Amino acid sequence: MKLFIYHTPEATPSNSLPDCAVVIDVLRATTTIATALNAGAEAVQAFSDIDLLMAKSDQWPPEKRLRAGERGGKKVEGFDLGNSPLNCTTDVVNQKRLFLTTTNGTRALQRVQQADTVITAAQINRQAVVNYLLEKQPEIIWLVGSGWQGTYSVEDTACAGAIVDSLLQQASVSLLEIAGNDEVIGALSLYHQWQDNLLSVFRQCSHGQRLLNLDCDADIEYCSRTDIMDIVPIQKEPGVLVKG
Ligand code: 3SL
Repeated sequence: MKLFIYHTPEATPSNSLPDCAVVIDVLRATTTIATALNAGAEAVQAFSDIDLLMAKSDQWPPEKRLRAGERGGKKVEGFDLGNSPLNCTTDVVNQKRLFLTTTNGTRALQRVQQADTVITAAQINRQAVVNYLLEKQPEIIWLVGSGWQGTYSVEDTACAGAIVDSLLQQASVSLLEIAGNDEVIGALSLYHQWQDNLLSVFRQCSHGQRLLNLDCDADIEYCSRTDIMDIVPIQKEPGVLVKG
């Protein structure tokens, strides 16, 4: 097993693909995806483009679909939901397909959607993802952060570091054996620095600040919880994630 971390979709190589891509957007897309599937959503179909989302969701029975997503953190006008994981309760999403568009997370998903296996990770389902990787043992794994419009995001790197930390603790391998690039070492160090106070760093980072300005502190608090959900969202066809 060799791990490579890429901080943004833009930093991800375009001339190769891993055996398994793990897409991370802790604030908030992959937290929302895990929460929706855990609450009984039939699937989450991700789009970076709003027009495409409208065209595809129009073909779905209205009573079985929800249009969800944000631009600049705010709910897209006319949509049923924004991108708050806290709105994805069972009474809202059960047996429905979430047609989801977000600024960065859905772009990251699109970037690696041709990989053999694509799963999503957030802090809330970190251990479930680690268990999946330990069971399946993919040879080459990419942990792909979503960042913010092409720039680095500390919360995605902290989550990638949390995954590396747990893998090292459970598999009998050294960092030297598992690290495919220096970003893996950097992410692990970052996680070690903040592991007991993720909420604090999530509130201080630029996207946390953006969300605080939108009164989304409850979302930040929820997104900072660790291992509260035993679910692995997995891509069953390009852009469509289901409960694994
Ligand atoms: O960029 C994204 O994919 C979103 O998760 C951003 S937000 O947290 O909904 O603003």
